Amino acid sequence: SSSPAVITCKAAVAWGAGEPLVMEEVELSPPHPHEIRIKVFSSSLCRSDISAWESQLLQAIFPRIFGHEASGIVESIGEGVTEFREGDHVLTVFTGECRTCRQCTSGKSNVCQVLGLERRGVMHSDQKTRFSIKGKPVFHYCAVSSFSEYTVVHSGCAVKVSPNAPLEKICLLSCGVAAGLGAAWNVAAVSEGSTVVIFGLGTVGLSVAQGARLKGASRIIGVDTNPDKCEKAKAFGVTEFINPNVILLNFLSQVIKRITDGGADYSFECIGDTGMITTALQSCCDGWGLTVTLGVPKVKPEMSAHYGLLLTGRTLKGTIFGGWKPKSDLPSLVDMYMNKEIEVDKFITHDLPFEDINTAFSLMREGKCLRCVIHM
Ligand code: COD
Ligand code: ZN
Repeated sequence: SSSPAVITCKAAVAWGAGEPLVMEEVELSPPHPHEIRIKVFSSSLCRSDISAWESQLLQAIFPRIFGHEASGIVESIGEGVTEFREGDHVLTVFTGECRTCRQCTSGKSNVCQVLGLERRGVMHSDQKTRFSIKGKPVFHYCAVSSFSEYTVVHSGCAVKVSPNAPLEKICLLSCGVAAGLGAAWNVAAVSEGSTVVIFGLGTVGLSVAQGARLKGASRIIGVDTNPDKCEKAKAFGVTEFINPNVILLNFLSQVIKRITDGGADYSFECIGDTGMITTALQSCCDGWGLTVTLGVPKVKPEMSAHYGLLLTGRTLKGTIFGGWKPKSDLPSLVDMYMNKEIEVDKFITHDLPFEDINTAFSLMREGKCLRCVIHM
């Protein structure tokens, strides 16, 4: 076949922090060696897209194309790509798997040394962008940038999935739902009959709840400042709901300790607030209490907690993408969804055409959605 050329397509471009996205015609280069070009099918909006878009704190990288929780179809392949062919169905991933680095071959980690979380808005291989407008670079997000009709990703940042799986649903497995399930299963290994506390009941927190329920946790306590989450959370396995606004924050962990006879077995931080880590640690029990942090901090990246919390036997564990190795593990999560062993559809509260992408941003900012799926 002839080698692919530059294409122009529509993309939702962010020109500045917190500014509404603008639909632009962008140029997209052909895939470089070991990259693939994808026709994006659906992309759901994740909280971390919003955090990076509104952040005054993170390095301002604009103009930029956000979006990372996506599904699509391979349009063309770069030199040296053997794993994909035109027409393959794929999920994009914000943290890749090269399968050869020390981390990938360790059998202990999903934090690829070569294709890990990209923060500078460029491609891993050459620190450049594939998008431009009139010759000026438009930056990437997490080396995925799926709020575009087409995108280019490293072949290690895409996963081939069954062509029978509905692309407009499984995009959620590309980040939020998988991250939560993995935190419960791979990172915490929640055990039967245990007590779990989850701070933040967005798609990530509610996926932790789903994962904990499937492992037979007997109590799943959900904490969220949005009172609307109380009813919603029950559908995902949350058995008790606490709104911290009706208690003083200092007493939140005391309340949890009291109702759990000294603290939960596991607690999960799914808010993206490092200030909650102390509370999350205090909310689990002496001896074996385990706190897992999933949230990407929105404001202050440093954290602090009294050392005594660790001396008494607690563990604090961080994770990215719930410990899943995307290439090795995502296809089987898609199969579990197809076999109705895990819920994905219930997280989709809104379906929107690409033109309405700013509505999705507003809904999430206002806490009115779980996942908005944007259809390209
Ligand atoms: N106390 C209790 N609940 C709160 C508080 C608070 N102080 N502040 C906010 N909340 C609640 C909100 O009401 C909301 O219900 C929930 O916390 C957060 O949910 P969402 O829907 O905004 O966000 P999610 O679930 O999509 O994601 C939240 C994370 C913070 C986990 C986010 O960082 C994330 O998506 N992480 C994914 C994992 C990852 O590694 N990503 C890296 C690139 S995506
Ligand atoms: Zn995400």
